[in-house]
Amino acid sequence: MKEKTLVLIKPDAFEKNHTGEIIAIYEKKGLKLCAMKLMQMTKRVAQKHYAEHIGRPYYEELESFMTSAPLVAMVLEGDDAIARVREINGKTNPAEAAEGTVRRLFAESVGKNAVHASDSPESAAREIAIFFSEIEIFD
Ligand code: YYY
Ligand code: MG
Repeated sequence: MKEKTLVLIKPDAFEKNHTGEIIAIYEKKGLKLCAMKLMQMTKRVAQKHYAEHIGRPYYEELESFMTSAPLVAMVLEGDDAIARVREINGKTNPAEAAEGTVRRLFAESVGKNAVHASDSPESAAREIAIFFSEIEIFD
């Protein structure tokens, strides 16, 4: 089934100029870009996006990292895009991420782990609406 998913190229990967290489990985796997922008997260947006993580021991560091510099937000579309992009990204902890995954290639640590992708149809719909308005998303 055709799905849309939210992907963020996090500040660590953006600052190290890995944006182009990461987007190329998704495009080569047949995923289609249907929205994209460069922006800097505010604390408010971080709290909304990572609402379920507020209060966890790593939250303060996560918020401070995600708001520290610009990031690239995009919507990718394709068959089973939500699960496929998570697979392409690899496990949260780069030490556990499989060979060839984005996190294995570009992440520095569990916190600075290069990319975000939505984990379910519900979170994809919720997260896409945080970053993009209807007229910024193409089919
Ligand atoms: O969806 P994913 O990004 O793979 O992991 P989550 O468990 O949803 O955590 C979101 C985000 O929080 C993760 O990408 C880094 C950070 N984080 C952390 O710094 N330390 C942890 N032990 C767990 C998560
Ligand atoms: Mg998550």
